[in-house]
Amino acid sequence: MWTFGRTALITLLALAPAVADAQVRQRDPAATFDGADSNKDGQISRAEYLAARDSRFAQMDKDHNGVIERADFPRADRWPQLSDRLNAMIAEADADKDNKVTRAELAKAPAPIFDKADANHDGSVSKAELAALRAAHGG
Ligand SMILES: [Ca+2]
Ligand SMILES: [Ca+2]
Ligand SMILES: [Ca+2]
Repeated sequence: MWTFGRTALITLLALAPAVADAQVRQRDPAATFDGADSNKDGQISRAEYLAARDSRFAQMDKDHNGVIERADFPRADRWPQLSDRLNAMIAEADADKDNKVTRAELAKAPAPIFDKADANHDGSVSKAELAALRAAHGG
């Protein structure tokens, strides 16, 4: 049923503070962190996290028109709950409320998963913090 892709959904979840908590039980909230440590220092800085999120924009923009919108998830209409979540997720990042999320809007969107993972608020997520995040959500 997840025909529009696990990665796309996870990335949307990372955009959505309001729905993230309900979703993480089903999907790995830490997936965006995978491979994000570009300087290989064992910590994922906020900049690294945002860069990793940005790199997923193209995966979510299925029709490659430069914006993430409902049209990129045509099958979501079959699943009312999913459809509602998708609307909420887009709304979270959609700063100018045109129902489209541009790359610039995504860049400025909140990063609740990062904030949650960075337990000691030093601006970086360590491997231990990431492990704790995953453990807290049964992953
Ligand atoms: Ca790093
Ligand atoms: Ca699109
Ligand atoms: Ca917008």
